[in-house]
Amino acid sequence: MLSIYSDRHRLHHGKTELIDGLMQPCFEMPQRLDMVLERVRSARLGEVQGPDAFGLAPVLRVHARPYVDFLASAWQQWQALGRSHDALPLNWPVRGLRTDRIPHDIDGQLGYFSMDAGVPITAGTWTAVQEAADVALTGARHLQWGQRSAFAMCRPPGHHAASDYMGGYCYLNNAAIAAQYLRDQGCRRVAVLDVDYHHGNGTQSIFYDRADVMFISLHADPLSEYPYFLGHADETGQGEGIGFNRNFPLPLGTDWNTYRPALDEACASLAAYGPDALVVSLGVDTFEKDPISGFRLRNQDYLRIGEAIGGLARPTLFVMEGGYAVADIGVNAVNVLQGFEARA
Ligand code: OKP
Ligand code: ZN
Repeated sequence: MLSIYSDRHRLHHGKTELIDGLMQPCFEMPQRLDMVLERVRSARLGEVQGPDAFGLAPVLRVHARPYVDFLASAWQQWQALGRSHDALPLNWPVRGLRTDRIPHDIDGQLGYFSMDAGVPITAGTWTAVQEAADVALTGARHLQWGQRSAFAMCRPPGHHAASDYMGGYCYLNNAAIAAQYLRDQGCRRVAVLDVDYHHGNGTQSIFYDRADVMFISLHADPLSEYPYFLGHADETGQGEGIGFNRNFPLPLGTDWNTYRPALDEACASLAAYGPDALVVSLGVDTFEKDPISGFRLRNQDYLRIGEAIGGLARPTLFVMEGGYAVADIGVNAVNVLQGFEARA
């Protein structure tokens, strides 16, 4: 399988995040992708290529212009106040507060364009997140050119980012940008399957009222786990999109015996939809040793996930999302890809 990778992900390296009331080192760190690249190479998965530059046009098909302008200017605005440490949001327009005016002050903008504080903006963040979108788009382009699969090694991840907000380590929604690009290049139907431990609230929101992009997610029940405020089973779509969104919230402690029936049902829905292309939001934070998650999948279970996806026999783009058990991320991600190849 062809993989797309850029070293520029390193330009994004937040220092600390607020966990359990304490500022602690960010779990979302450059070493994560180093481990994936190392495994792609040691497992001889296939060629590794750099991304092409697509510019902002395909990003703006998914994200609102004011949000993109904010991301592009945030660091400069922050620095202009004499701050050289990471920019972080601190307050949000919740129920009853006004969202019809965008604050001029950077602290107000950080809150306006985010869902939580897990999104440090550093000097290199904007370059790195644009590069991650290019990595996903380059993978999508290879599907369009006839490859049956590709692996987009994106970092930072994207599935919590919606049209106009960042959150949960995510800035641009790499998978959504790739899915929309595939639509724009002539695929009539595209499906996104999200197997990250956390619900892909951003991707769901982006495609919620559309029938041309189906979104299916398996994740920890939002009553018990981040992102808490989206991802329930009764979220089935809106307007034209009714019936084209499907959530499988699973209990904490889910192991393969609980996971597999949900995955089979998700795959049956995808097969019935019959997409021209499939985008997989590939998070491996469902792993038993993941430091921030509560599922119990083991290394070999990832081969089975890949086989189930391969059985769909669709052109498939894998987009890297979460996974924080740094030593095992590469093994688990590449197991999915090898399981896919064994079945495809
Ligand atoms: C990003 B991706 C853990 C707090 C979780 C945010 C998690 C973002 C995950 N107790 N904070 O979906 O892997
Ligand atoms: Zn996750």
